[in-house]
Amino acid sequence: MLAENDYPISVEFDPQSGIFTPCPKLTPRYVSDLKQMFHDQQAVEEIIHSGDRLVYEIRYHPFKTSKSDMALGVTRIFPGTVGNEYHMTKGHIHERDDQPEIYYCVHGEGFLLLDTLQGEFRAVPWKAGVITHIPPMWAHRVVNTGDDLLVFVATYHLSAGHDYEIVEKQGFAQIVVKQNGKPVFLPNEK
Ligand code: S6P
Ligand code: ZN
Repeated sequence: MLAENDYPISVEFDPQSGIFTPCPKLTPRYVSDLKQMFHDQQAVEEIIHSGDRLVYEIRYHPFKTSKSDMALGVTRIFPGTVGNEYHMTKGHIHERDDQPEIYYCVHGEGFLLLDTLQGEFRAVPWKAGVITHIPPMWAHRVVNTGDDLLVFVATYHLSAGHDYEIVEKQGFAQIVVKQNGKPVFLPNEK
């Protein structure tokens, strides 16, 4: 006998806009939520004082059955920079050390930054159509270096847990800045 949660669920998704329905939860992230992440603190303060700015939105749907727990997250990162640093997600590492994730870029261009926070760093060039498996124990952050929206789909287990603090303190090994209209990688001074 199936419980109510054990039946299939579908959502309708538009990859161009990154919006799906029905969507039980929407989390907006503003520059003020990412204060510590950007290197140019003066630029951060100026944006916050002039009314703040939306950097990205996460649309989220949990799928919890009696025997499983999956989550769907769709993130849309708006184009732009804070100082010279491109808009990006906060970035996190999963609390559980056995929890991977799949990221699928469906619109826009940028980089997926992956960092073990123990010496290994990768910047994966990203455009629509690229799917990346993020192994457990790699912190992940997406940077939008294009002039358009960057949209990606994430699937992971609800129980993975998210640690933002370590990324906030330490950051990723490299930051991505706009120089002469192009993305350039610089070592993180933190
Ligand atoms: C969750 C998954 C994504 C992110 C989202 C926003 O494991 O990696 O759904 O939550 O892309 O990034 P962040 O770093 O603000 O959670
Ligand atoms: Zn994650």
